[in-house]
Amino acid sequence: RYQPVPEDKFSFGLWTVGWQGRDPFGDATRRALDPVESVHRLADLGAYGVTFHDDDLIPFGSGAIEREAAVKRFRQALDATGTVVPMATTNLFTHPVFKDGAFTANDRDIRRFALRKTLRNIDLAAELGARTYVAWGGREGAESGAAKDVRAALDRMKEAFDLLGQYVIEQGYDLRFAIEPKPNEPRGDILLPTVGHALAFIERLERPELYGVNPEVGHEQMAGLNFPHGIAQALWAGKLFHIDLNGQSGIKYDQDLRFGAGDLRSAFWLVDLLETAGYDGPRHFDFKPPRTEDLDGVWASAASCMRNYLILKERAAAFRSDPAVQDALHAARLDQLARPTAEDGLAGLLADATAYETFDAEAAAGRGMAFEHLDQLALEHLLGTV
Ligand code: GLT
Ligand code: MN
Ligand code: MN
Ligand code: MN
Repeated sequence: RYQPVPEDKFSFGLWTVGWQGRDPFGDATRRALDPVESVHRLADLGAYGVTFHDDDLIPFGSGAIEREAAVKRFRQALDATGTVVPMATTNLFTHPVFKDGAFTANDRDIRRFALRKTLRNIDLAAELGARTYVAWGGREGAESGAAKDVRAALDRMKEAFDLLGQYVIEQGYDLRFAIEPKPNEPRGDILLPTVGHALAFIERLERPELYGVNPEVGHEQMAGLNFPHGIAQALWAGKLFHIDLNGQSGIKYDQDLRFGAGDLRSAFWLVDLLETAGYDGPRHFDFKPPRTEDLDGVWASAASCMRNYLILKERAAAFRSDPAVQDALHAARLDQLARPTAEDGLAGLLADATAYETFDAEAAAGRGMAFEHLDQLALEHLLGTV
C-alpha cells in the first residue's frame, strides 16, 4: 500500500537528496552523494525519473574528458535502473560570477556566458531525452532600488528566452521551457516573483507556445499565495509544464520541506486538483532533507514525499466519490458555476426581466452557500475519519 511505481511519475532533482546541508549559518552536515548512487537509491524507492543541473552532474569548469566520463557513468545508471530524465536545468546561481544575475546581470559578458552555459546543457538535456527545460532565475533581481532597471532587465530576460527558443527550434529538439517563479531568496527581490508574473511575461515572448511554468509549492506560499489557485490558473492557461512539490509553513525563508510537511490542507487540495484536472507531467519533488538528517534520514524523507502524495491521492479520490460530498457540492452550487452565465447571449441577457427588473436581490442574498459543511467533509476525509 502506498508503494510508488514508475506509472506514478515521481521524479527528484539530484540536488535534493544530494543537498549537503550547507546554509547561510552552517557548514555541510552530510557527505556529497555520487549521482550514480542517487539514481540507484531513488529507483529502488520507486521513482521513475531524476533531474539535474549541469553542475550537479559535471562540476563547474570540468574539461571535455571529465564531462564525457561523468555523462557516461550517469547514462549507465539510468539504463541499469530504467530511470528517465524528464527535465534538466542550468545552475545560474552558485558560482560567484552570477552574483548579480545571469540572463539579467548588468554585465553583458556575464549574460553571454550564462546563455552559452544554458545552450550547452540544453544539448545534454535533449541527448538524455528530457522534454522540459526548467529555468529558475534565483539570482535575477536586486537588493536595492537603483541597482536594477527592471524594465531593461525584463528586455534582457525576454531576449534570453527568445534566443533559447530559437535554438531549440533550429536544433529540432522536442523540448519546452518551464519558468520557475520565486519571490525572494537568494536575491532580496527576484524578477518574475510569482506564477502570475511568469504567465504574463510568457505572452510577451516570440514563441509563447514554447514556454510554461514550473511552480514550486513553497515559493508561492512564501508570497502568501494560495498554491492550488495558482496551479489552477496555470492549468487553465495550458501552461503547467512541470511542478516542484515540497512543503512550507507560512511566509518565511524557503523551507523546501518534504511534500506533505508544512501546509497539509493545501497539499490535499493540490493533489485533488492535479489528479482531477488530468495533469500528466512528472510529480517532481524539489525538497531539502533537513540538515539534521544523516543519509538514512535523506532516503526516508525522499520515500515520504512519494508516500504522502499517494496517501493524499487516495484521500482526495475518496472525498470526490463520497455521495455525501456530491450532495454537498450540489448544495454549494458548484454545478451552477460550471454553467455559462449567458448562453442566451447579450441580447437574451438584456431581454431577460428576471435578470434585473424582477430579480430579488434580498432573497438571493439570503441564500446560504453551505461551504462550511462541504469543507468539514474534506477535512474529515483528509483526517481519515470517513
Ligand atoms: C534550486 C532552487 C529550486 C529550483 C532548482 C532549479 S535549483 O535549488 O531552490 O527551487 O527548482 O534550478
Ligand atoms: Mn524548485
Ligand atoms: Mn524552494
Ligand atoms: Mn530550492
